[in-house]
Amino acid sequence: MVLKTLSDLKGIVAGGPRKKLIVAAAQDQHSLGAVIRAWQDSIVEPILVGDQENIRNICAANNYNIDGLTIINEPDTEAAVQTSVKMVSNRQGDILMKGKVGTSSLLKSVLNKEWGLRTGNLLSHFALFEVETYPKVIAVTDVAMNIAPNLQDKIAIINNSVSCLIKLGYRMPKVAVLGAVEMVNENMEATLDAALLSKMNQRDQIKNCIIDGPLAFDNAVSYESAQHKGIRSEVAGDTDLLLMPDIEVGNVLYKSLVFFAKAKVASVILGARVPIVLTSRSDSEQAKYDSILLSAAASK
Ligand code: COD
Repeated sequence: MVLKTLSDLKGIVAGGPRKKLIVAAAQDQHSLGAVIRAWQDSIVEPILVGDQENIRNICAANNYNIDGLTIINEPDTEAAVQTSVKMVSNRQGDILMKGKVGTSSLLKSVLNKEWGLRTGNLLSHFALFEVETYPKVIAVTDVAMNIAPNLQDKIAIINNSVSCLIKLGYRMPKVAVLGAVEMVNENMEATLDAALLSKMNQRDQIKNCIIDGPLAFDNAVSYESAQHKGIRSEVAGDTDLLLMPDIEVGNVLYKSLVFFAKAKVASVILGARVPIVLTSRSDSEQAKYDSILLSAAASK
């Protein structure tokens, strides 16, 4: 199975047990709107940690009915983040979500050696895009967490992403390792890593997926382009997952898809003790809602 649209995520999680969702610094309108919708859809059981008065004011102003919802009053943002992370650490939550707090502040708490959510795995960001010009949802990693992943990091990022895709119902997802060109060029490190990752996959050192690379963006997502260049590949033109060379390429692609191509997006941090919803403050309520659904599916 592959996802055609992000609304397919609902079919994967609907009817399952409600996931306990801890929202750190929950006093954010789009986050609250998304969380309450997922609560009303019986997907999650939220616990809001943050400035209670502010949370109640936002809910009242937007007619959100929060009767019966648990709020832990913690007006100080750093303390709210710590409380939330510690609650997940103490197994009181299945999903952690970022509210009105900076990304690196939340990530630093998550990575705290004493009470954070490390598992020994690399944590990585995984995003799903629905874009009109591609016939299925396309996953992209890592556009927001790992700054300049080395080969070992890339293996961990692929493994995190492939496990998530398998939870979403994929079998042997097709992974394109991106470069600026589709030929190995010793001066372009991304193409060297791509060739190694492809060979490691052929030798079963990276399992449960089909990896090819280097592929340039055009031949990763277009059969015509791949054919035109004479590329023989099971992945080219039919990619399920794009592996980015680094955060700059990834983040610019993410924002180009959203701002120029009007793509819909859902995203999650994988590899920690639980999935983490870490959408940016500018993301829409719909993107936050879809990210909660994705995280609920990833926490299976
Ligand atoms: N997975 C697991 N452990 C990690 C990871 C990871 N991805 N990154 C760092 N660690 C561990 C390290 O091994 C180390 O033990 C500790 O955490 C601190 O590592 P540093 O000093 O490299 O990390 P920090 O605390 O300076 O920064 C970690 C961040 C995740 C905050 C940093 O990598 C970062 O700023 N990433 C980009 C986030 C961002 O700005 N995104 C914006 C795009 S929207």
